[in-house]
Amino acid sequence: MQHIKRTLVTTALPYANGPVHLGHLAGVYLPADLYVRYKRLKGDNIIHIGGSDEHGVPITLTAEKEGISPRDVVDRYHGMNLDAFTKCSIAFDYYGRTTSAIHHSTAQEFFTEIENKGIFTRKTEEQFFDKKANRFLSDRYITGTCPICSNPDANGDQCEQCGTHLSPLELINPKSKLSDAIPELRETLHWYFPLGRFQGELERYVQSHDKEWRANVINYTKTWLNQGLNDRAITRDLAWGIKLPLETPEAFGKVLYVWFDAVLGYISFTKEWAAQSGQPELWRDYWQDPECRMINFIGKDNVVFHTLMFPAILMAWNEGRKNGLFNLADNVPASEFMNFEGRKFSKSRNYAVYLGEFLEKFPADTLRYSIAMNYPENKDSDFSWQDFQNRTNGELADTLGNFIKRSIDFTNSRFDGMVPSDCTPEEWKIPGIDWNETLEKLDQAFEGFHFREATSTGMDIARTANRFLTESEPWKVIKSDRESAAKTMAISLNLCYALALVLYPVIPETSGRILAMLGVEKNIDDQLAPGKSCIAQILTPQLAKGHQLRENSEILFTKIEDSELAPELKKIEGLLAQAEEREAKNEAEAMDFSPLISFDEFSKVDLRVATVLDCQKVKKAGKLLKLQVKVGSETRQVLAGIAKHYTPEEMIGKNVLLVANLAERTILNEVSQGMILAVEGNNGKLFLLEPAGNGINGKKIQ
Ligand code: B3M
Ligand code: ZN
Repeated sequence: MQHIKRTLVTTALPYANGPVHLGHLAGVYLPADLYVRYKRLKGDNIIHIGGSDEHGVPITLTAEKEGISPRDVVDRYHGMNLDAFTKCSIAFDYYGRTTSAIHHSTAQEFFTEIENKGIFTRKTEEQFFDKKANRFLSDRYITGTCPICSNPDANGDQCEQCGTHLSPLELINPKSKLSDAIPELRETLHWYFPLGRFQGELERYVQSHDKEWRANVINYTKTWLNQGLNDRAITRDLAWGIKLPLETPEAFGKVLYVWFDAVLGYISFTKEWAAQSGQPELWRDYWQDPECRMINFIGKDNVVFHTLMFPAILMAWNEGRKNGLFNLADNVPASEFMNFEGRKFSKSRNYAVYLGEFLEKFPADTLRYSIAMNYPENKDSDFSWQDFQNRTNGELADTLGNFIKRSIDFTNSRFDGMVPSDCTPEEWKIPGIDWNETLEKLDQAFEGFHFREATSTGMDIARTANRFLTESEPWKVIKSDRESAAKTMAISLNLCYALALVLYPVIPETSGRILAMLGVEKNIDDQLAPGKSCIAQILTPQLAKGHQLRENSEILFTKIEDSELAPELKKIEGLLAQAEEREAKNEAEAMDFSPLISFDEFSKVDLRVATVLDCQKVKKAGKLLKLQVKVGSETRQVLAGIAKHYTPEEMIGKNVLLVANLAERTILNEVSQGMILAVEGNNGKLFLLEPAGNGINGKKIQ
């Protein structure tokens, strides 16, 4: 028996806390579907596994906002997203949910295996606890009086009145939102995954794919590796999630961190798929047979979870085992982002086009084609209504649709709907098309994840075909030379068949309609079989003389009128105006300079370059780091509110800017002898000012 290699394709599991939008489709789901469909067309054995990410704070926050339970949230959006994907012809072999029983037990099994090997470390920290609700409170679940503006209803993470970012420990009179209990500080233990333990193994893994993976994936991953990998907490004190499979008191009320469980969803869902197909052990062929290739399709924001964290979890499982070893991904084709009318999609600002809504107005194949042609492979791309209209009207309707309809209509009216002649291999050599080359080009494009190129290869054939028919003028030629017109039509009809094949991955529904009009009994989906290359059919003409077409043709693509787009453009205008207003306001705020000072006043500030010798977290203050800095011959202790942005480890060795003559202050019983300078970027992210240069320690800024 012929040995057919297997491939497992996974797609990032979207959080089931909102509808998926066109950005998600462009970056992850469409490219994966194109890849899977192409591989099937060439006879490969491949499955596509995806599903909903149903745990984590994104879910509980949405539940809180909408005033419903987390269960209701995930039920609603899982159904909605699966439905939108189905309408878009994204053909998952299985679309699971991380709330399933099999997933819970799979994730717990991984935890237990790694726990039993003594790989996890544990660390204790202090966190507020609600005695009545009997659970730890994450920042969002605590309220109290703001220490800055005295707003009595400040949240544990931020005061909405004055905008200050807070830690719950800074609130005056902290209260639990869950009960009227006064929360108390309790020590809580968390499990950490020591990524550093796998540093060498991960480096070798990434290096072994150096040439093959996309540059952005390699670079981003290497930046992390070069900084040195730290321990990552993999448990949370939360009520929603996968419980730790331990009976000890410390494990009570704890769940797995959502990213630890989500990546394992790929495995659980493959198990569920196998069980459903009646061969419960079949999942092993895709995960544990080293011959099987695994490809994880993701967006660029999920890279390190897939190139470091997930592989490290699998390495921890594999450690010391003789069998039941898991494969690591062979490729992680992370996309860049597709923007929408020049701006980032934003779910929170409702600046998006949601997939389900889109498909209520326009056919899936027109969307698939437009997006495939805008695939954000190496840089961010853009989706605009204008581009969508141009591609639909100019490329799909006027070029592809027009060619197919003319071929079929003319054959129906002048040749009784029958392929009127044979098309010899010699005649199949149409000027402008080299079928062997096309086959090779398609293969390289799809196998290399170059989906724009793959799609335009198909459209180029449609253009050549359209030109061939127009220039052959069978409607004129038939008057004097019926045989020659018959040849033209035989070639054209075979071109229609070839186009249905070549464009099948991109526009599968249309491809089926083309074959139906051609009177071909077996749809492409019905022709697919592992070991059999359907795409190779383009090398030879498939429709012989006498083959009967279906009686009537249909219009494959309806053109999009300006009037249909008007409401969409209007909506965009409104959203863009809002965004601009917001930006103008931000800028106005940022440019609100402080009152003038004299040069002498400025010279009073003694700014020096200091070097961080040591750095630790300050207990009871989530935001603060305690630094020991060397400034010339002195060592100073400085507190800085940067713990959310920098780890103590990464601070050590940095050069920073120190206000060296600031009066001493005491915060939470710790003295601070100076201040280090940082700048706040967008979204509240802090960046330290780090002067570069040799021999500058202790020197004054001038
Ligand atoms: N749900 C994050 C995201 O939707 C996360 C992906 C999980 S992949 C295992 O971007
Ligand atoms: Zn405040």
